[in-house]
Amino acid sequence: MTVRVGVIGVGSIGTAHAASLTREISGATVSVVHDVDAARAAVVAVDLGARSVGAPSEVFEADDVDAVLIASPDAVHAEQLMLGLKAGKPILCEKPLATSESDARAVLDAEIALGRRIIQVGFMRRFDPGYVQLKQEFTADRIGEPLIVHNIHRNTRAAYGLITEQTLTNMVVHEFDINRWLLGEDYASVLVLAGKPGPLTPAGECDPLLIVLQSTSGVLVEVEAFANARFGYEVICRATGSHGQAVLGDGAYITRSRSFSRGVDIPELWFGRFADAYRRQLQGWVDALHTDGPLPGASAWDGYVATVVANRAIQAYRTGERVAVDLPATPALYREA
Ligand code: ISE
Repeated sequence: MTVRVGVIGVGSIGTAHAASLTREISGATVSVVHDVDAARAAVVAVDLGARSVGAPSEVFEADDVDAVLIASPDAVHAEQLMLGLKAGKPILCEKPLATSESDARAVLDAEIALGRRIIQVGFMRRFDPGYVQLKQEFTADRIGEPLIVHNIHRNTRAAYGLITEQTLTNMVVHEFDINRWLLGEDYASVLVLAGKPGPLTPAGECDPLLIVLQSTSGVLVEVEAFANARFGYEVICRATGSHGQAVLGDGAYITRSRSFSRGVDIPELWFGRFADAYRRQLQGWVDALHTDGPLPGASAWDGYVATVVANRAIQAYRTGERVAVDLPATPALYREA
């Protein structure tokens, strides 16, 4: 059997996912495509041997769609997820689950009311071999118990013209999720410090930012977020445990020596750095759909938590104060594996 996937949103990441599903992932094909830009949807549909439709609801309702991938702009994820929950088909939704805490809660409540987990959130770093190994450094007790984690997340230029608060909901939301996954615990508080503006920082906005989180057991998690770093795309994670340290970063690239200098290439965008993670995420999702097994990635609950943390970080940024991250108890639907 082949899983027929409908794709909503075929901008750069949606097109990459759609092409990967049809051409690289085994057991899947894209059957239907939608984008607000109908001409773009038509081009992608022709290229992939799919058909294009005029509205997201048509994707969810189509008889030739078994599962849906949402890669539309962040601000419409929640309303499209609500449509999808009505249709009851499995959904892989690009991060974030929603941009506001109330929208994220509404999506979560709708899935709880449905009574089964059909949403997976595209926190693809959970599938990155480097992050997987980093987590094992802790779980296999090679570097001891986590004490402090330093993260760096830089974009060459602000993707989609992100401004400060979207840097937290779109960009740093990856660190909110991956560090929580790495540590296996929630955050208790968040503090956001605005740095000196760089040359590309829009007036009235702040970039870079320094975010300091503290987990419920006290582990410190620090993130440098720099949306307009100019020199390249870079993600680094330096995790320090009670008797060792593991570093994820430059090691992903080769070191080249020539013309009396030695160095590494830095990618301009994230697709290359996380290509493997994106592929593993899609294959894992499709495999789970084939076997009707548990969805392998971040759940709607994980997506909800990341959005809550991002919203508390916005509050911390606005007030300059350390803000508590109080979460409700994990709902029963998300307690089992
Ligand atoms: C972008 O939306 C992504 O999801 C990338 O993974 C991230 O690194 C980048 O900063 C975001 O803007």
